[in-house]
Amino acid sequence: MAEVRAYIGLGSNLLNPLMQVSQAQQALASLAGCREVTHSQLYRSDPVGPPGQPDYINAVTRLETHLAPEALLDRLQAIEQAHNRVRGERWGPRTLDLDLLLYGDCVIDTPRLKVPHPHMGERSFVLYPLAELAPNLVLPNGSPLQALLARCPMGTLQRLGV
Ligand code: A4P
Ligand code: MG
Repeated sequence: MAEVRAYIGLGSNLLNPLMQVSQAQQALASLAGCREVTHSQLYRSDPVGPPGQPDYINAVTRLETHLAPEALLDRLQAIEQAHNRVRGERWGPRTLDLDLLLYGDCVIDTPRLKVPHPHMGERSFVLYPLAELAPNLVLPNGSPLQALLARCPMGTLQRLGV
């Protein structure tokens, strides 16, 4: 299979989120069938979803992969499981969440996999780290990343410089 450029969103707000996200970055860097794995910096973000949960650490990773999208999702979910992810309420707190944000220019809409990730276009904690890796990116629907950023202020999102 030809190589495809994919972007992964990383998020954690439980059990030492900085460590969870850095370990997930290492796990992504050693995924079989993937190369040129590049990480954004880490960001601290206010939680979107049920109130009363801790702040999140977020980041984005870019990679070139021979894996089909479902196979890549399998690997991402295996990394989540290795981080003792317990699936609770929707948008509730989690040790590690790995979202397949983009897979080349593909649009995928199956019960198991939706790409581009449905909420990415309006989430500062996705758009700003993504822009570090791909400032000139254009989404499959034709939206330039820069146009999405212009509508999505950084707000309280904090780049941690690591
Ligand atoms: N799934 C479908 N498409 C995808 C995709 N592109 N990537 C399916 C990954 N998974 C995808 O996911 C539920 C199911 O989505 C999976 O089994 C997979 O087959 P999940 O991780 O169990 O559930 P979830 O993450 O709670 O749900 P959802 O709707 O994916 O939530 P989001 O959009 O990931 O949001 N606030 C801050 N500040 N930072 C965050 O990172 N994250 C969330 C989760 C909420 N609030 C947040 C953050
Ligand atoms: Mg998710």
